[in-house]
Amino acid sequence: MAVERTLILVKPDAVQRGLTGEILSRFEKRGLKIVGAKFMRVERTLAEQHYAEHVGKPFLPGLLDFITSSPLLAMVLEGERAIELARQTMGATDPGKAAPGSIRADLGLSVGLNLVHGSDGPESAPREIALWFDESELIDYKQATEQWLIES
Ligand code: IDP
Ligand code: MG
Repeated sequence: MAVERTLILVKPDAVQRGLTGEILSRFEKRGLKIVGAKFMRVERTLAEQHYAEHVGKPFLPGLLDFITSSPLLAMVLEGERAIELARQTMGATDPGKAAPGSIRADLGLSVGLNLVHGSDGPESAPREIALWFDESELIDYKQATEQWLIES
């Protein structure tokens, strides 16, 4: 099976509600590995590039205001079928329609306050990772774990 990388954002609503650890934990428990992470306040230009597919949609201005309003945790997660696995773990965009047990169903408040972003496919994932991270900020997980003492 193919090992993939996906971009995850723990959005400002999750950070403000103290849910960063809970959300990260759910991805880790699904077996996804952190290969890069940074806690940051997002520049408007990066937010616009990230959400470029939504240009023209009525919710975009509010979404850009929200995502740049306070810090978020940006991460690259890696694993077999990581892109789809992360989307399943997140649940559908609208928390009211998300599958029970998913992050958004269990913890999300509304479509606008749905806690988390995850790349939606094999085209968007590398594009988004390159936007948010320099290659030098990402770990070669296989090489790194050769030095680890604990098997997992
Ligand atoms: P996704 O995050 O599940 O991939 P997208 O359709 O790509 O969903 O939308 C990006 C983000 O924009 C959503 O996570 C949500 O926060 C916000 N959004 C999407 N549709 C609406 C809407 O109809 N009203 C308000 N916010 C929306
Ligand atoms: Mg999306």
